[in-house]
Amino acid sequence: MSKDNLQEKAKHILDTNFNEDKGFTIPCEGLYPFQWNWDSGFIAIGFAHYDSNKAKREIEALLSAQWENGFIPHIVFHNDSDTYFPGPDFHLSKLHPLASKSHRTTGMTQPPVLGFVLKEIYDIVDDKEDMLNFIKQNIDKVFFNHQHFYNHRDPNQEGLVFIYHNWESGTDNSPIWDDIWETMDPPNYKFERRDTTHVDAAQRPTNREYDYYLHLIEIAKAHNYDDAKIAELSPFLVQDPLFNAMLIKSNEALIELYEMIGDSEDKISTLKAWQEKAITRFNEKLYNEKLGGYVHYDLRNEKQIEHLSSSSFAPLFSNIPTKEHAEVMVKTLIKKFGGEDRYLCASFDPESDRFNPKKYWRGPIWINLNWMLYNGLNNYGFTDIANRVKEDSITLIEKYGFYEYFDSRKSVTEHAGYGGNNFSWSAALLLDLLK
Ligand code: 9YW
Repeated sequence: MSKDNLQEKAKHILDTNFNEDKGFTIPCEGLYPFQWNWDSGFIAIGFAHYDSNKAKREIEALLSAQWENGFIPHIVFHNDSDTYFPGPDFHLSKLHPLASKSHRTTGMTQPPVLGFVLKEIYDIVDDKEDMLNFIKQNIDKVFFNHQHFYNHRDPNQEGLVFIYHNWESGTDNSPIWDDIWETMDPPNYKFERRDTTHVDAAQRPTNREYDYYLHLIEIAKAHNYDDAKIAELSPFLVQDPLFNAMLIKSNEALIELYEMIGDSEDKISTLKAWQEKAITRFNEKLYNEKLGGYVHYDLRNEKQIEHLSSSSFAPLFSNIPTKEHAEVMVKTLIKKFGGEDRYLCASFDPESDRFNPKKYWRGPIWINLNWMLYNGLNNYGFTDIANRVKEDSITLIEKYGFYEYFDSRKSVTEHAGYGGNNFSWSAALLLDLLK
């Protein structure tokens, strides 16, 4: 397919998935019928390339469901739908006294991309003045969100925030969590999966995994989604390198934007203080010398979770590693994830016995992580390998279509695009890669 055709197809997907009435974009027809937090950020970047009004509406729709304490939820249920489980009646966000009064949402969040998304869309659009006005109207909401994270998700006051649910990580069924599941013994919940009516069950999490996911929500609900109680009680309490890298990248973008806006010295100095503490602690606590990359930290059990995944390289995007560590990370990436027989970048260490090339976050390639990796490698001047990540992403989409995830093995002869098709962030970020 020519570059023009790919771009036209990508725009068509985004426009089709955009809900004109409510002003947000579904990630994927049938499979994901609501607004997802970090999807919206990536989608706005795609829209910025050809329809800045939709980019703005997307962000406004997400922020319209911000809680009164600054929290921005992972799903906003703008509409009813019986194609997805668990829906609003399971999550019951209203249990939290400061939850949005206008929208039903979940009581968990997702990687905080909004800050850097505002900067990305500003850089993309032609009408800078118009976009800066939009940013002026919304930037304090994002700042408030970061403030909430540092005040309520950082019990040690060390600059690293926790997630209490695997869905907050964005990398839902990563093998990273397997050791945590072993510390839990949830009941067998009675529920009707909907995802496996849209997608082959072999490409999705198991029913038993859903028991763990639901159980974590039940614990949070029993305490009205109170962060302090969750920090005290949740068996899942993790400092995730991807999540924290997104927050740090967003802090950096907010500093740049407030400097452009002017008259914001207090906020800038607060952001700079967060940054300094966060980056220092990130490097002390999440880097693993033996593996040559960043790993997750299990805050409940006080230990690193020693596995490499695509999240291990996300800190490059946020300028967190030293130049020396970045060089080691690139060697790790090429050696473990980047053999000649593979497209970059598998979501989990292909050399691990937990790797599964077809199952969701247990191995397949995801375009949003590739987009971050491409930009991160470029930040440090590794342009050859960055271009390989970009070319691999384009090749996979050209070959198989705008799927949710892809097989990293070049040897696969059957169709190797998996999960949902016409997937919004694959379309949006392809537009950005082709710019
Ligand atoms: C689910 C919407 C979401 C993404 C997540 C991805 C998947 C939803 O889809 O989770 O029900 O499992 O893991 O990152 O935001 O695209």
